[in-house]
Amino acid sequence: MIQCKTSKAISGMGHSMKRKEDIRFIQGRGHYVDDIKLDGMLYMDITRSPYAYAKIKNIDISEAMKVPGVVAVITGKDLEKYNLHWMPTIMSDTQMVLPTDTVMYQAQEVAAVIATSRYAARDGREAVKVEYEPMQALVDPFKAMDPSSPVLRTDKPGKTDNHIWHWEAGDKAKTEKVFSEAAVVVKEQMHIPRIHVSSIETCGCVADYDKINNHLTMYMTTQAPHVLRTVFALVAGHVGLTEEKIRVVSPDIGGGFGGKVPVYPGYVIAIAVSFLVGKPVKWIEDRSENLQADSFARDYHITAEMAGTKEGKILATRFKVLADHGYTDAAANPSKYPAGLFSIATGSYDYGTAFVEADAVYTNKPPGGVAYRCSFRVTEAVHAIERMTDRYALEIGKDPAQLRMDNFIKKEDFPWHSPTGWIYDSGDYHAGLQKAMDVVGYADLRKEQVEKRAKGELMGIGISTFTEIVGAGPSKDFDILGIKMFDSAEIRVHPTGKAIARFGTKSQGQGHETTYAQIIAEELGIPAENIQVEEGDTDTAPYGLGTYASRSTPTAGAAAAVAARKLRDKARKIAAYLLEVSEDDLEWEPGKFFVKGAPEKVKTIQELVFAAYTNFPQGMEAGFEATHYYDPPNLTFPSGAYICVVDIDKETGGIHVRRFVAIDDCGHIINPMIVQGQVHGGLTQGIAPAMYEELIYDEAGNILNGTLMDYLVPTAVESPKWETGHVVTPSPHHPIGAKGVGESPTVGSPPAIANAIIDALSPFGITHLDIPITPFKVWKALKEKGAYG
Ligand code: MCN
Ligand code: CUN
Repeated sequence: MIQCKTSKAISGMGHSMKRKEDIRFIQGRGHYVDDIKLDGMLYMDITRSPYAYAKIKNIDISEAMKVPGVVAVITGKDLEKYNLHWMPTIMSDTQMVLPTDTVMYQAQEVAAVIATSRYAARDGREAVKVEYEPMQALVDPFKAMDPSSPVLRTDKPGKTDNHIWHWEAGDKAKTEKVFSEAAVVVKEQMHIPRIHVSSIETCGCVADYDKINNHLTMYMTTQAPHVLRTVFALVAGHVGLTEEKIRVVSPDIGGGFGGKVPVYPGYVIAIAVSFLVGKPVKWIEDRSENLQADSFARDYHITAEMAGTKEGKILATRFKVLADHGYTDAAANPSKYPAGLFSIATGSYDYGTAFVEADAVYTNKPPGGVAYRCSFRVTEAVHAIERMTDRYALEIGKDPAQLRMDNFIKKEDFPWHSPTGWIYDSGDYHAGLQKAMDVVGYADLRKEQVEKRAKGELMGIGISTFTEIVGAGPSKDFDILGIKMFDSAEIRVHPTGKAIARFGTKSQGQGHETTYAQIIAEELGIPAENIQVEEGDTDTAPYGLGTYASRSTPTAGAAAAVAARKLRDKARKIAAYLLEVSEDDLEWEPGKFFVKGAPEKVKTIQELVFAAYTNFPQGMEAGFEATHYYDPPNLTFPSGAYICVVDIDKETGGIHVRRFVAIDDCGHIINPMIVQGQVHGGLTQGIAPAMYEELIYDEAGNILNGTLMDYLVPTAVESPKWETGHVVTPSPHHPIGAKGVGESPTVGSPPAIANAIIDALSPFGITHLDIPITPFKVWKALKEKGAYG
C-alpha cells in the first residue's frame, strides 16, 4: 500500500529505515541534560510545600546553610529584589517562581538550596525550616466556581472570584432550537481525569552564566528551545540578558509528551542563581517532584449532549466544560485558544449545528492542562463525542458501527466546514471503519456477544472513529504570546553531496533525525544516510516554535520538502548549464537530472552539488543551501477507526482487553516503522487514562498517589497486542501529503476502550462510567444495578 519512489539506498518516503538516533540510544550513548558536567558546577534542590494552601510565616535557612557543601538558599524574598519572584505564563497569567507569602498547591517550590553536590543540596533542602499557617484548600472546581467561595488569587487586584475565562464556539441559539425539537436527546456528565506524563527522563537544566561575556547557555529539557530563548530574553532583558546573549540547548530528550513545553520555576531559579553567583547550576527533578508538581494533563468536567432522530441521524451536539486549571492558567495552548482545540468535538460526523462552551477555574492544585499527547485538548473532545455517539446508539437501539457509517462526513464532501469553524482537509472515514471492522471480524464478534450474553458472560465491543486536528499554524490564527506559529528547515549540502539539515522543532523520541532526512532524500535523491539532522540549539537552528501538537511533520516536515525543492530548482539550472540544454529539456528522477529522450546524458545530484561549488554558471550564487519558513495554509486532520474488544469478569470486575485494532490515516507515511512505533506508544498512553491513571487529591489538596508506587503507569504486561493498519488520504495542502500522527492513538483510543466496557455492561442499564474504568468501578456499578442479586 505504501509506495516508495526512491530505492532503499536513498530511503526516501515510505521506507522503514532504521532510526539513525538509535545507534547511540541503544548503546546508552545518548547525551541528556543530566550528562552535562561543567567546571565548578553547583547543584540545586528545591524545598517544597507540604500544604496545598498556606501562608508562609517564616523561612529559616540557618540550619540549611550549616550543611557542609551548601552555598546558598534562595527564597521568594531574594528573587523579589530583582523582580523575579513572579513570571508570566504562556496564557498571559502569572505564576510564582518562588512564593513570598503564600503557597497555592502541595509540592509547590518554596526555597532553592544551592550546594557543591547533589547530596548536599538534598540534605540542605531537608534542613530548611518553613513555618506555615495552613488554610482551607479549594480542591473541587465546582465549589471553586461558587461565588461564596474564598478568592484564591488574592495577588490579583480587584479579583472577586476564581473564574479564569469563558470561551465558546458554534451557534448557541440554533443548537438550542434543534435540541428543543429533537426526538431523541442523550446527556452524560463526564470527567476526563487529571493525569500526568511519566517520561523516563524528568525535567531539568544546567544554567551556565558567563559573567565575563555576559552570556547565558541554558541546557534544558525543552520541546520549544527558540520560544524559551525569547521568553527568557523578555523576562531578563532588564538585567542585560538580551536575546543574542542567550543560547538554549536542548540535548537528547528522554520523552517529552507535552510535559516539557512549559517554563517551570526550577529553570528560572537556576538561571537567577547562575547569574548571581557566576557559576553553572544544575537542577534535575526527581521522579516524585515530576509527578507531583509538573504540568498535569486534562482535568475537564464535561456535560455532553447529543440530539438526533429516532432512526439515528445526529442533529446537534452541546458540550459544556469546566476546566480545572490549578492555581494559575499555565496551559501550553496557542494564545487565541484558551480551551485548546476542544471545539473539534463535533468529530467525524456530518450535522449542522453545535455549541461548545468552556469555563476555567482556579483551584489549589498544580497548574498545567495541556500535555500527554493531547493535540491541545483534542483528547477531551474526542472522548466526549465518541462516548456520546455510542450513548445515542444505545438509546435508540442501533448498532454503533452502523450509526457511525450513516453519519460520517463523506469523502467527497471535503474540504468540510465544521459547525464550530474548522475546515477539515481530507479523510475517508467509511474506508477506515470498514477496514477496522473487517480486520476485527465485527459481524462475528456481535454474534459471539449475543451468545455470551445469553450465558450471562460480559463481552463488549467499543468503537472510536475520531478526527484529529494537528499542525499549528496557520500563523494567521495561531501564535504563542504573539509569536506566529510557523516552522523552519535549513538545508546545507556540502561539496561532496552530503548534507546537514537543521530544524526549529525538537525531537523527544519521535525519530526526527531519520524522518526529516527521509523527506530530503525523497526530494533530492541524496541518501537519507548522508543527511545529518540537527535540532535543539538556538545558536545554529533556524527559529521555530518546537515539537508538540503533532506539528513537526505538518510544519517543519513541510519546510524540509519546500527547502529541498528550492535546491532541486538550483540543481536543474546547473544541470542545464553542464549538459548544455534548456531546463525544459531535463527530466528528474530521484538523484539525477537527464536529458529527455537521452538518458545517457545525465548528471547526478552529487555532481550537481559539486558543481555548485566548482563549476556553476556565471552570475549564479555559489553554494548549495536553502532555508524555508513554512506557514501552513490549514491544519491537517488525521483520523482513525479503532475497535476494542473486552471480556469482563463479572465477579471481580476485572477487564481483559482481548483485541485492539487501530486503523490510522495520517496521509502519506514517511517511515512506516516509526509511525507504527508512534501508534504502539500512543495506544499504550491511551489505555493508561482509560483504565489506570488518575492523579487523586483529597479534600485538603493532598495528592494521594504522588509516587509511581501508587500512580499506575501501564507496562508491557498490561498492554494488549496492538493490531495496526492504515488508510491513506493525503493532506491536499501539505507538500508531501502527510498529516501528523504522534498523538492520534492517545487521542482516539480511550473512548474505544470505555465504549467497549460500557457495551459489555449495558445490559445492566449502565450507560456511562468515567475513566479510568477500574475493576472496582465496574464491580461497584454492577452491584448498584443489582447484578449480584
Ligand atoms: N511520521 C511519519 N509519517 C507521517 C507522520 C509522521 O513518518 N505521515 C513520523 C514523523 O516523521 C516523526 C513521527 O512520525 O518522526 C511523529 O511525527 P508527528 O506526528 O509530526 O509528531 P511530532 O514529531 O511533532 O511529535 C509530537 C508528538 C507529541 S505532540 C507528543 S505529546 C508525543 C509524540 O509526538 N511525544 C512523544 N510522540 C512521542 N514519542 C516519543 N518517543 N516521545 C515523546 O515524548
Ligand atoms: Cu498535548 S502533548 Mo504534545 O502536544 O507535546
